[in-house]
Amino acid sequence: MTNNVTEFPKRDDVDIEAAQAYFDDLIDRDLRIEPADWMPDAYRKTLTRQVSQHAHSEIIGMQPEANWILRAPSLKRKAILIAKVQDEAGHGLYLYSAAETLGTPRDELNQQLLDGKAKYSSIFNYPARTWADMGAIGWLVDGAAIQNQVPLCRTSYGPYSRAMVRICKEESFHQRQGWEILYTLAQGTPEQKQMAQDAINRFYGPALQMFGPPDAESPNSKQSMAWKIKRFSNDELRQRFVDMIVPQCEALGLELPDPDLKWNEERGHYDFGELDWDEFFAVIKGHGPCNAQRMARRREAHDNGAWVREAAAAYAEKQAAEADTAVA
Ligand code: BYC
Repeated sequence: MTNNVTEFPKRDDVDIEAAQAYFDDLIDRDLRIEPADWMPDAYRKTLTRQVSQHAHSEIIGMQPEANWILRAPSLKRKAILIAKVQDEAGHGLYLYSAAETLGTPRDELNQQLLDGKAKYSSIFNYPARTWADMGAIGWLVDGAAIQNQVPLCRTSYGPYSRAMVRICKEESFHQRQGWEILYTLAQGTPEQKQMAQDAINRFYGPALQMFGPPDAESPNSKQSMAWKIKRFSNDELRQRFVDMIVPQCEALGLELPDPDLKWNEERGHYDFGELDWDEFFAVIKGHGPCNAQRMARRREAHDNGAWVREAAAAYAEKQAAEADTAVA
């Protein structure tokens, strides 16, 4: 599928100036760029970076929660958690597929993760210590994900925007299940309520950092917004998220761990305290509490999955040979 109103020349004999004008016009008119459309190399590169890192985040993001499947407090909680972790695997797959349409094979993208050359979300480098952390991850981490990702349903690259529609529907179920875990704990014994509060205390700051560095220190934002890959800046989305979670936290009867959090009548938003950006940059450079463990697990899972990839390749070869015989 392409947006081309008139047939555009193929890449080999493309007139770059005309192609660029055509691309700019699609962006201006808020139409989608499709895989067969001409696009500037830098657009392709930044999208491949963002979409593949998003995919890696979904895959690594399965680890903190998978850790609690065997320890979920009831059969129902276990079934819900398994479904959620499976959803994250699915998100990873849609996103790798979307990234591949930009021209880099999935094996190569995966190798960049395994080699430590590609990033994944900072949030998954924090440990999930208690059952309440499943609530905090669902409510805060998936909540931040929705805030960031709903605008991506309108991102300028067609395959990415379409993948995001289903992902956001699933994330919204994830957020509700997280809030409900915390709500149940908050209505329980004083120890359970304290466990919920403690989980919020640990995940609040890292969840706000998921939106990326402050706008002034975000090297990619300006161009990504001009290309309508990003629809809102990191700080705008972070502010929307804070405004959303304050009343939700009040409904839980719990507190957000920020003494500077207060309603600002003039701005029509909540003010909140400075985040620990030194910690954020250390985490994305690989020095968070769980970076080494997350990568070791991912490499181990990749190695253990070698036989599945070999079996799938052998089956595909057999099918192709059978199809050739049938044609001959
Ligand atoms: N963690 O110029 P900036 C999920 C990097 S999955 C690590 O603002 P950009 C979920 C950034 O990549 C959540 N790195 O960049 C899954 C860049 O470095 P590079 C993942 C970060 O791209 C399972 C540098 O810092 N969501 O929700 O304009 C279970 C400068 O930043 C982070 C997505 O990936 C971070 N938090 O904006 C539950 C959403 N922030 O690449 C939940 C799609 C920044 O130049 N991605 N960096 O080496 C985006 O919306 C954007 O890529 C970001 C960053 C807002 C994350």
